[in-house]
Amino acid sequence: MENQNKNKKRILSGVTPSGYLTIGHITGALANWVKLQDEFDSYFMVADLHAITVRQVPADLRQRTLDTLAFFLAAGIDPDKSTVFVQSQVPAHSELTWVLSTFTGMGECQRMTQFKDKSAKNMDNINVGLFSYPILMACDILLYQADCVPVGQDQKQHLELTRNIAQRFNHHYSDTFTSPEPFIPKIGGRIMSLQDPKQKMSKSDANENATIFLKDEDDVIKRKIKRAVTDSGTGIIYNENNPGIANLMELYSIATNTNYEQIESKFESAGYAEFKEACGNAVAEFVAPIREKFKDIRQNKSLLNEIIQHGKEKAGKTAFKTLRKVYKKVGFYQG
Ligand code: AQP
Repeated sequence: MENQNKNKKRILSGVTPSGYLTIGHITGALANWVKLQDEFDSYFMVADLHAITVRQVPADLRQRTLDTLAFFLAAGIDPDKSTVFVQSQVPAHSELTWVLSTFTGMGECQRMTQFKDKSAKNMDNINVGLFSYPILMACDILLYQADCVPVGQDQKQHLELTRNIAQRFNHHYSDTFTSPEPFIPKIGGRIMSLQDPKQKMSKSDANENATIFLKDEDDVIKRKIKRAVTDSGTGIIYNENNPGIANLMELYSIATNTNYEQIESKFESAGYAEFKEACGNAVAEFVAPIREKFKDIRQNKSLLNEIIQHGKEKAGKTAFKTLRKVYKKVGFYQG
C-alpha cells in the first residue's frame, strides 16, 4: 500500500477519545474519511493528547482510545489502506507544538470560539493546554504535510489558524509546510444537541439525552429522538429558524439518503410526533450496523494492538521527516 500511496494527495484527521463517539462523528468526520481513503494517502489518529485538556480518568482514557479506534474500523476505515495511529505514540506532535507555539499569536488563540466554549464549560480548569490546543492541532496536520483535512464545521476556524501558522513559518524560513484545505460536508457537518438545538451535539455533554451515541441500542435512540426538543410549530418543513426540527430532518436525511424536498413531501400531512417516530426508526437502523460491528471488533484486542503498533511506526516515520526539516530550519544543532 505504501508505494500505491506515493503519488496520492494526503489527508489527516482525528477524533479525541474524550467520551463515546456520537452520530455527529460519523456524519461530520468518519463517513467522509471512508469515502476519501481510496483517493488519498490517509492518516487517521486517535487524538489522546487533545483529550487531557479536560481532566480524564486514566483507565477510562486508555479504554476509550481502543473504543475510538474500534469505531474507526466499524465505520469502514481499512487499516490496509489508511495509516491509523494513536497521537501520543508519535512524540513529534508534542515536539513540533513547542516550535510552532513561537509562531502563534496570543490573540489568535484567544479568538478561537472552541476555547471560549470549552472554558465556559470548564471554569474550574481553564488550563494553558486548552488555550494552546489549536497549535497542537495545527502540528497534527502540518507534520504529515496534509493537503486536505476532512472535519466537521466546528473545526473550520482551527484550520484557518493552521494555514496562517504554516504560511508564517514558510515565509520566515522557506517552503516547509503544505497549507491544508478543509473538507467540510454540506450535510451532517454540524449535528446539533437534541436538548438544545442551538448547541453542537457533543460526546461530553452532561445530559445524555442530548446525544446519540454510536453505542446506543435501538430503543435508546428512538426514545432520545422522541424526547428531542423542538419548537412550537407543527409542519415538517426545513427552516434554519426552527433548529430542532431542522436537526431531526438532517439526521433523517442522512439516515435514509433522501433530500429535504423528499422529506417534506413524504411528511406533508404529518405532525412532529409522527415524524419523530419515523426519524427514530431511521436513525436506529443507520446506527445499528456500526454498533454491532464495533462490539465485534472491540473484543479483538490483539488486532487493535497490531494496528496501533503498525500505525506508530508508519506515522512516526512520516512525522519525523517533517520535524527534522523544521529543526534544521530553525537552527537546532543536528550533530
Ligand atoms: N456534532 C457534530 N457534528 C458534526 N461533526 C462533528 N464532529 C464532532 N462533533 C460533531 C467532528 O468530529 C471530529 C472529531 O471531533 P472531536 O471529538 O475530536 O472533537 P469535538 O469536535 O470537540 O467533539 P465533541 O464531541 O464536541 O468532543 P468533546 O465533547 O470532548 O468536546 C471533528 O472533525 C469534528 O468536527
